[in-house]
Amino acid sequence: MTFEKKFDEFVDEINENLDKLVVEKDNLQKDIYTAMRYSLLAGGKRIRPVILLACAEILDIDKDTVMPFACAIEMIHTYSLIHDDLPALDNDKLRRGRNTCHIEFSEALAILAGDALLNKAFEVMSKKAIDMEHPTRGLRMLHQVSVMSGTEGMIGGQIIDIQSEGKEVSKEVLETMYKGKTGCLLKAPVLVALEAANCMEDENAEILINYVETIGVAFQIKDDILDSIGDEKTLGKNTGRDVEKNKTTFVTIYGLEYCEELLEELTHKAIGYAEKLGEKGKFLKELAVYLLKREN
Ligand code: GRG
Repeated sequence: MTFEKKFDEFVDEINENLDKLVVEKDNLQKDIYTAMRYSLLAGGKRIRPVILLACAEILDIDKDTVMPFACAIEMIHTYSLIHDDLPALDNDKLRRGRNTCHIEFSEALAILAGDALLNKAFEVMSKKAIDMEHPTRGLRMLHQVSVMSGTEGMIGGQIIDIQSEGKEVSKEVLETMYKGKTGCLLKAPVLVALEAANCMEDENAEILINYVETIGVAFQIKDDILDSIGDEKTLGKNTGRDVEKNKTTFVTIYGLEYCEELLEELTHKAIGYAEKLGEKGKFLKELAVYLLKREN
């Protein structure tokens, strides 16, 4: 099966599951469900859950075991985008090709929809953990997602981002910011799969973690490049925002040419890790190339 077909199949399954996990309700709370679904089902690339399904295949884990975690990670990602777009943070108007949540509804509803998606993610993961044959294994999977999305993970990176606005920061600080705000939620799926397979100490664990950590920094550098030279329509979000907001990024500090080179270098490094998995690493190898070439 081609990479594209497999990727699309993963995405279809993830979308079907997300659609079932957050349903419209005709009750007094109905507005919150409408806002949650508006942002969650707006057609993101679904990279994080795809990484989880791909790792599950590599580690021979049943898809049903990890699907709730894959969906939960996508919910956490969507909440972070809704909140990141708020006037108090990036004040963005366009996301995934449509109005941002606060523009479509209201600031209050966008704050609540983000909070609700975060809560829903933990509801979904804990329910699955309770139902698992080995609930402690489920708990360890849930714990990894909690850490990766928290103050030493995604939120940790975001606070460095906020503190760095308008300042000159070192390459080391910038890398720590990228590893946190973007890298950790990409790493969460790998850690969940490794916990599900109970193989955190195996050689494969080190390879997969090295792979995804490399991809994580590359992903944010690509994001910065697209903000600088990407096409708004293809991207589904406004461009040129980093300069407007006086953000410190790899592109604003080192320029486009250096970033393109760095991106190629990191992609080759990631491919090298994927190749260590032999035939099983084929999808991850092609995923690294897809992420290098992506236009949205
Ligand atoms: C809690 C007030 C409050 C704010 C939180 C946590 C947070 C805001 C922001 C996290 C940082 C963040 C949004 C990083 C951006 C990461 C990134 C590159 C997002 C784009 O991901 P894609 O390209 O998007 O996978 P799609 O739309 O395809 O899912």
